[in-house]
Amino acid sequence: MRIKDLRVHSIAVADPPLRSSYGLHAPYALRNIVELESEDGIVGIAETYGGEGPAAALRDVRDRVVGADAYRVTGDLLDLAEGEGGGAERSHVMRTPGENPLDAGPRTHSAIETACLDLIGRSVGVPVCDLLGGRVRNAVPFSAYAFYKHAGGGGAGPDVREDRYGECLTPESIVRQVRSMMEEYGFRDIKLKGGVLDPDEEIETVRQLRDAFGPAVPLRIDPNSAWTVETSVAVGVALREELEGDGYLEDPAEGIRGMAAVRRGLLERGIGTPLASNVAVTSFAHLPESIERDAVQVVLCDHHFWGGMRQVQHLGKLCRTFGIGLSMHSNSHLGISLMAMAHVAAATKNLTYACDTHYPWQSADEVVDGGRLSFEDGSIRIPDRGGLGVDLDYDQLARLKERYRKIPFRKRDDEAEMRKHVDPTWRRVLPRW
Ligand code: GKR
Ligand code: MG
Repeated sequence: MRIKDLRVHSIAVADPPLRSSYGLHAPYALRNIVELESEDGIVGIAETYGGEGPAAALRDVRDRVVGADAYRVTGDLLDLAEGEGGGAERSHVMRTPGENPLDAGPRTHSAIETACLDLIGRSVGVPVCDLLGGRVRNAVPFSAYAFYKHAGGGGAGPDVREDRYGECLTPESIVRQVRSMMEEYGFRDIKLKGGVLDPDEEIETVRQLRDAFGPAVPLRIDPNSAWTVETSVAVGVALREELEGDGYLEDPAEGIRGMAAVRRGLLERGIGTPLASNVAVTSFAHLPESIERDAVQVVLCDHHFWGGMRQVQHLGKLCRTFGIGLSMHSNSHLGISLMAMAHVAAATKNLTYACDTHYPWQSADEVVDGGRLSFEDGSIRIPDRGGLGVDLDYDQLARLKERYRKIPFRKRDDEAEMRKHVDPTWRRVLPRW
C-alpha cells in the first residue's frame, strides 16, 4: 500500500498552569498531528510532541515516506528508532520531554509508525493492538495524575478556560483535586507530580492522599530529579508505608548513578520501594548500566520517544527478562495519543502498573471526532474498529491550527513561563533540595 502524502499539523491546546521541577506549563500545550494518506485514499493518523522542532523532523523524512509502502516504511526508517549514538546521551534530566534534539529520530519514527499502523489497521479492519501481535487486555487502566498548580484553566485572553480544580498548592487542595478526578474518570491509582514544594510538604501531601483514599489505592511521587540522594532516601524512609505495594518513587535523584545511590540507601535501611524512571533511563542504551547498578526497578515506557510501539514491546520483554517492572509515561496530549497509548499497552504483556495520562488536564480541547474520549472505571477500552479507533474532526483541527498560528509559543519552555508568571529570577537548579 503506497503512501501518497504526509501531512503535519501543528496545533495548540489550552493547558492549565501546572508545576513540576521543569517549571510551569504555558497556557497552551503544543502537539503535532500526523496524517499519512495512501494511494487508495485511506488516512492513518498519529499525535506527537508539538512545536517547530518535532514538526521539522517529520518534514525532514517526507521524501523517505511519500512513495514508500506502508507495510515496509518503518523498517526502512529503523535507523531513526534508537536515536543518535544509540540513545546513550539522551537523558531527560535538563531537557523537558519533547525538547531534546537527541530524541528527534525516535520521536519521528514513532509518529510515522503509529500513523502507518493506523492506516494498515483501517485498510484491513484490524485494531492496532492486534496488528502488534494481539492484545493481552481489552481495557487499559490509567492513573489520576495530580499536579500542584496555580489558579487558572489554561488558554489566554478571550480564549481563557474554566478552572476545574482551582489553585492547588497545599495537601488539602491536592486531595480535593484527586477526589474530583477520581470521581469523574474512575481512576484507581494516584501519581503526584512532585519537585515543586519543600519535600516535607510533598511528604505531607502523599500522607493525606493515603488517609483520604486508603491503602488499596497505590501512590507514586515523581519530583523529576529535584532531590539530592540524601533527600531522596529521607523521603523514601518517610513514605515507606505509603509507597509500598504497587507504589513507587519516580526519578527522585539525577541520573543512573544518583538513582543507584538512592536504591542502595533505601535497601540499607530495609526499604524495598521500587525506583521508577522516565528521566534517568530513556533509551535501550541506558539499560545495561541501569541493570548493573540496580538503579531503576520500573521503567516508564512511552512509545512517543522510545521509537514507537514495537520498541515499547521489545522494552517490555527486556524488562521482564531482567525482573524490571514497566509503567507508562505521559506528557500533555489529546485523544489520538491516548488511544495509541492504550493500544500499545493492550499489546504489551509486561505492563505492570496503571499508565500515566495528562488527559484530564487538556479537557478543554479535542481533535477526535465525537469529542472527548470516555474512561470506564479509570480504563480505556479498545474500540472494536480497525486502526486506532478514532477519526480526526477536521473542524476542530482547523480551530487548533489557527490557535497555534496566533500564539507566540513554538516550543515548550517551562522555565521561561516560571520567570514570566511566578518568579522573575527562577532557574531550573538540580538538585533543588
Ligand atoms: O507535564 O510537567 C509535566 C511533567 O513533568 C512531564 O513533563 C513529565 O515528563 O509526566 C512526566 C514525568 O513523568 O516525568
Ligand atoms: Mg516521570
